[in-house]
Order: sequence, then structure tokens, then C-alpha cells
Amino acid sequence: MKEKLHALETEALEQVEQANSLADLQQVRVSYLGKKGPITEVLRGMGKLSKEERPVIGELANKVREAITIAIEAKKQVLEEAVLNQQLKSETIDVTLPGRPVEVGGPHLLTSLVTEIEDLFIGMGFEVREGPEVETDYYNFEALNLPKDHPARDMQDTFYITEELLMRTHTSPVQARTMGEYRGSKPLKMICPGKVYRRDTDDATHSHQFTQVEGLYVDKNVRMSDLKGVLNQFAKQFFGAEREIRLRPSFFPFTEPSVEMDISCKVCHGKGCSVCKQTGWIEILGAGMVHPNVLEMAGYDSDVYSGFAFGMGPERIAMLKYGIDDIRQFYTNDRRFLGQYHQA
Ligand code: FA5
Repeated sequence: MKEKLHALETEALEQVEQANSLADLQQVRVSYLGKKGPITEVLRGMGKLSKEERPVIGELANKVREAITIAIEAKKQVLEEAVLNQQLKSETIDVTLPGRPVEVGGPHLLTSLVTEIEDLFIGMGFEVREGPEVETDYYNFEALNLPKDHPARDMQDTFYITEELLMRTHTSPVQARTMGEYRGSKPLKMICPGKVYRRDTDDATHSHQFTQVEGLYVDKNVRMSDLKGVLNQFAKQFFGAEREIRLRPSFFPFTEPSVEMDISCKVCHGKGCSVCKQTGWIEILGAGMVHPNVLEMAGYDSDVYSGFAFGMGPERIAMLKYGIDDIRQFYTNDRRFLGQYHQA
């Protein structure tokens, strides 16, 4: 029995030595120390031994088991270390590699522009208002001195939904709505940015959906010079202090007198070049003194109150400011185009 145990020990220690992986080692443990292994078998057969042999064999069997256990534990540590080293080697991080760039988003150019325009007018005491894009015929036209069948309705080709409902063709209905809300009770100074819709054929300078920013100032004693002052301030802050403005007579049914505002050409400074079609000036917006009929329809006494209004298209303004040659760039969301205007 003693020889058998010694032979088992030698054999097991050899197997431990030869084990090349943690799985092999586990196999050795199971075969020598497991419930069905030879050492357990020896210990189970102790009953058959003589009284004298039993403690000697028992002690030896335990020693052999301990020796094998210690050898397995030692080998396990070696193998585990080897696995770890292998892993560390294969997962090495090269800290000198350049990082993957993180793409940073930003507001759309139009959003930034409208925010910039809002900030300029808020600085001059205007509040920001909103109105519905699906508008009634009344607010889009009638309340703005454009009765049904008025020929000037043709100036804005309209998407009708029903006889009385339409996609608003400009932001001017928000003036009528706001004045109607106050019903002549107090002065008002507002701007309204928003989307508008027209049955225009899309080309480099026209879109069937575009943005407008409306402005309105109604109070006692508001004069044309106030309009000119506010627009001049806006143009200089938005385009640059060196730019000049001029007002040309025009026609809008909701303003009298009506004007079109031009700014001096950035390229030729008024001398005339291909950008400004040799005129020296570039058209920016429509404006005028609020027509007495519009004030009266909204409940303002036109003998007491007067006002000015203006409306501009931010896309066209941005095209001038940044030299963008096609309005469709605003809507196709090409990130190469939009990315140029993200502020860091
Ligand atoms: C109006 O819409 C008037 N409501 C503006 C106004 C308000 C005048 C208050 C007086 C008082 P107009 O149709 O000119 O005006 O349009 C204003 C601006 O919208 C134009 O100067 C232009 O910049 C822009 N715009 C007009 N049509 C288009 C289009 N199809 N695509 C892109 N921008 C356009």
C-alpha cells in the first residue's frame, strides 16, 4: 500500500508538472483528488487494513494528498500568471495612436441667424412673438388690407387648404393677430420669426418654404424716421458699421407709404459691380408705415396711433452676408456646407 501511494504521488506530481493549461491541471486534480480518484479509494479501503497499518497508511495518504494539492496550487499560480501575461500582451494600448475625432454638432445656420436677428431686436426693446403656420384667409390677407379678390394677392402665390384656410405666405398675419389681441389698448413692439410658404418654383433664390422675420412698432407718434433709424441700426450691427442703407418707394397693401430697403454692396461699396448688378445696392427687406385701415381693423385709433412694420427673409440675407449662391443649400442638410458655419 505504501509503495502504491508513493507511486501515485510521483505520477501525480509528474502530471502536474506536465500540465500546460488550467484545464489540464483541473483534469489532474479531478483524476487524483476527486471522489472517484485513487487516493480517496485508498482512504475508503482503510477498513480492510490491520489496526497497526491503518494510522500509518492514513497519515501517508493524507501527506500524499497534501503534496499533490500544494503542487497543483503552485502550478495553478504559474499558469494563471502566464494567461494574464498573454492577455496583457495582446491587449496592449498604444497611447501614442491618434484618438478618434469626436464630431461636434451645432445649431443650423438658419437657427443661428434667426437667433442673431432676435438678439439685435431684443436689444432695441422688441419682444418675440409667434403665430400659426396654418393661417386663416382673414389674418393672412383681409386684416392686412387685402380683401378677397384684391389684385395684390397675386404678389404672394398661395397654398390654400380650404377657401378660408391656407399656409401663411408671410409673417405679417402675426402683426394683425397681436394688434387684434391688444385691441388698441397699448403700444406694441414685436418681431416674429417663422416659416412661410408660397407656390414659388424652387430655384437658386426662391423656395416654396422659407423663413421670414416680421417687425412691428405701434405707438403714439411713431414716424418714418423711427423706421429708418431702427433699420439702419439693424443693418450696421448685422452686416457691418461701414454699410449704408437706402429706402426706395414700393408697394404693400398693408403699409402706406411702403418702401424697400437696400444696403450698400459689400464688394464695390456702392460703385457698381456684378454682385449688385451694377447698382451699388442690394435689396434686403420690405417695410412701411402701417396702413390706417390695418390699425383700425385691429382696434387701434389711427388718429392716435401710428406704426411701422417690416419683413425680411433670413435666407436671402444670409446669402448676402456669407456669399451663398443657392438658397437650396439651407434645406438639403449637407453637413459639409452646414459645418462651415458652426461656431466653435
Ligand atoms: C412680404 O412678405 C411682406 N409681408 C413684408 C413686409 C412686412 C412689408 C411688413 C411691409 C411691412 P415680400 O413678398 O417682399 O414681402 O417678402 C419679404 C422677403 O421674403 C423678401 O425680401 C425675400 O427676402 C423673402 N422671400 C420672398 N419670396 C421668397 C422665396 N420664394 N424664397 C425665399 N425668400 C423669399
